[in-house]
Amino acid sequence: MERMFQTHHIRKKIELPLRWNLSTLNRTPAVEKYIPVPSCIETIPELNRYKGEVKIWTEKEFGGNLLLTFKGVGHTADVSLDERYLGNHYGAYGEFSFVLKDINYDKHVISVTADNSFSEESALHVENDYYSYGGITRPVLLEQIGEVYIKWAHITPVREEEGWRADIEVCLENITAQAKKVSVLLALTDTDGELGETVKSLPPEEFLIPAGGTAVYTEQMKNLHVQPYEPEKPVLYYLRTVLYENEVPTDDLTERFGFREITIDKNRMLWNGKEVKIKGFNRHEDYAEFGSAVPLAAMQRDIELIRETGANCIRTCHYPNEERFLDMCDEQGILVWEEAHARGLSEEQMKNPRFLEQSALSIDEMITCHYNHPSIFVWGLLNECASHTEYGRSCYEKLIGQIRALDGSRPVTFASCRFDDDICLDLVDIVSFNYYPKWYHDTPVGEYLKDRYDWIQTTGGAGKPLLVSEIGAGAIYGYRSELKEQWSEEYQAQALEEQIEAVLGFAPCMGVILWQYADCRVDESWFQKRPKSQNNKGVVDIYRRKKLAYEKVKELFHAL
Ligand code: ADA
Repeated sequence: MERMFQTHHIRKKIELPLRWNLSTLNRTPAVEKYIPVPSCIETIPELNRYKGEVKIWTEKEFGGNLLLTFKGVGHTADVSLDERYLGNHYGAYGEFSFVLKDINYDKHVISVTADNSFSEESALHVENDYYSYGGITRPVLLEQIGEVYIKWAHITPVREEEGWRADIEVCLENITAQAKKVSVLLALTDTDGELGETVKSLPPEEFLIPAGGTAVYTEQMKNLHVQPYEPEKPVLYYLRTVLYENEVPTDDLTERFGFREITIDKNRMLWNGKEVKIKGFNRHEDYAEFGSAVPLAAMQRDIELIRETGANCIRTCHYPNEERFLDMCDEQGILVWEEAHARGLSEEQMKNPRFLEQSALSIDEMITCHYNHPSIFVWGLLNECASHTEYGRSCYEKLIGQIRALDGSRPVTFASCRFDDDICLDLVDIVSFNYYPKWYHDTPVGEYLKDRYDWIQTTGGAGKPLLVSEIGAGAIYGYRSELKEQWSEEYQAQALEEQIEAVLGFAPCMGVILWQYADCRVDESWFQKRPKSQNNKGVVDIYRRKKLAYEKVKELFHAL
């Protein structure tokens, strides 16, 4: 299962082997192994620090028209079917697919060359304060499709006087050389099964798709008397789309969403008209020896441990997350700030010729694939990039414009570290800053926050909600000291206490997202050789063992 619910009843999936073959291409002698898919190559001990290309392949019998989908390959993929090259994809955190047309039924080889090394070709995966893992790190899907198939379906819930409205868009692709007419049936139900209660069903409508192209079918469902999606009571609904050709069902897709509306009212964010206070954690997709291919049970354990502190929010720093994790957040009412891939790029790095195209791709994949998740309340981008320069602003302006064109229903933000010279705050709906008093500088937190807030009121961010998107301190798990010096667990707990009390006690702030939930691996070459080559600001370590700070955060999040 590549989602936490059933997405098809008609479209058939071909089960691919869970164990593929692997061979390194940049090591002599080559390392030849079996490897589970999905997983990170770094989980293989000999490859724990490998940077370069690996070939990963499998053999399977199939034929007909198929859709081959990769949920994520780290970080650059070249894909072939038998000897035929299918194409290339950049970016470990975005889903990509290939249509395989008129394939003869036989044994075929699906082969992926994955490259996790850094080069001028890679503008987003660079040496950084998190790790770019290699391999087929997210699920692979092989599905049989008709000559017209459903690429995606987006549902936008709209709150009206007389109830809720669902604005629906369904993108269909015609893989033949002739225009094709299909009938589209839409049904809103309360489960993903056949026996769900139908809340509303629309009569099938005929729709024409041009030869070899795509077309978007739009529809509205009005006056829906449904239960709203609230974090405390996350009620989910299912939209089933069924395609008919000459009255024969040829494809279907079930999408899941919730009836909730996010609005900004002056300096507050409203969830279905009620103010929301954010208490959250930044969470990297990184778990001890499994790297970014976090096992499902570990995802759930992270949500449990985060919820136990009284937190209500997770920021997917600094890239779109695996879809099953977002599904779990939807089901458990965890608010999600999801962001396109980028961290800490200088103006020079943003001038890499590949930067804008790779950033635009990350945004397009993120919103196209994750549009329906009700837990996602804001789209983020370009964490701590050059939002203080004119060239940087031109990039922020272009990419924020792309986000708004793809989704007008959610606010937009970016986490800034340009504390007194940011020139992009007019572009966002929520002003977010990463502050580190008590870690990178020993400043009283309350004073610092007031001082920075007053400066924001002199900029294009004046009067907007202010979210502290990062604040925290480091500690080495197990290092205890009554002297409370930096890197001790006692120091981290003490710093977080002052930080949380100051931020949650500062009325204009809409909340705080702590840096960070768990320690994570970083590039050894990066930033003063972080101890253990990890970012140690987690309140739990890479094995999710709690530090003193965990209990302190739990005490404060429940009390404030
Ligand atoms: C920045 C950055 C984070 C992390 C943090 C830190 O705010 O956004 O990714 O590097 O600093 O630990 O210093």
